[in-house]
Amino acid sequence: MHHLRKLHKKWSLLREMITISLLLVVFMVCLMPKEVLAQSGQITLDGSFDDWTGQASIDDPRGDAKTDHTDLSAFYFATNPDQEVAYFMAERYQSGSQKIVLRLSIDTNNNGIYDEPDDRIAEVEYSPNPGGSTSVDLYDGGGNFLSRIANDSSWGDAGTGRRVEWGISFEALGIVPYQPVRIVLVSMQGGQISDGVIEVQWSPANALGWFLLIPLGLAGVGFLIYRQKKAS
Ligand SMILES: [Ca+2]
Ligand SMILES: [Ca+2]
Repeated sequence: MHHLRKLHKKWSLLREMITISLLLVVFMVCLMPKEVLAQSGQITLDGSFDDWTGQASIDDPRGDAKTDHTDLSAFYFATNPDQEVAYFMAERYQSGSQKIVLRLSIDTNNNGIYDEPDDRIAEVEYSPNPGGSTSVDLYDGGGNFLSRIANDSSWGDAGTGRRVEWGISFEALGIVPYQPVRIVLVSMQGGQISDGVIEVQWSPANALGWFLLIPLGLAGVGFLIYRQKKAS
């Protein structure tokens, strides 16, 4: 009898350890994807562009602009898993220190009309020299000023450069996650459109974030507790 009790105690201890280990695994699974996602390219607005590798983009042909320094080569757009911010990146063919003015039109209600009060226009001024200085102003579709998103931020290639990145919160855009919008990026030359990238339809979302795994993790914990209660 004494021997049996001892064995039973040993078994309970072992079971407890297994349960705790499983709980730890569940906990780690909850935390891990955030790290994994962070490594696989969270967009950071810092004037370096490695984080845009593999993001959605539209290429634009060479030689279709009014001037060489406003000739766009690509337009990128992205979101980060746990942020309600739309990120954009524009690239031109020619590297240089000349300032470039870009205009991003966002048809937030996705009806093909860009000049309604609900729509948005972001005007981006990128001066490579000095420091990749970037300013972004946000207007509504009718051209009424709403807010300054960036003021002399270092969001572009510095010195001479081809690329600039910027971000606008969903709140400032007046949209919710997964809302389909149309976007058009153009470069400007003396107040006129110089080059334009074809229209993109996009549903910016804060993606399937790691936080979605927490309910799953909690369900797992609940199941383990249920199992243990049933067993004891
Ligand atoms: Ca072009
Ligand atoms: Ca519209």
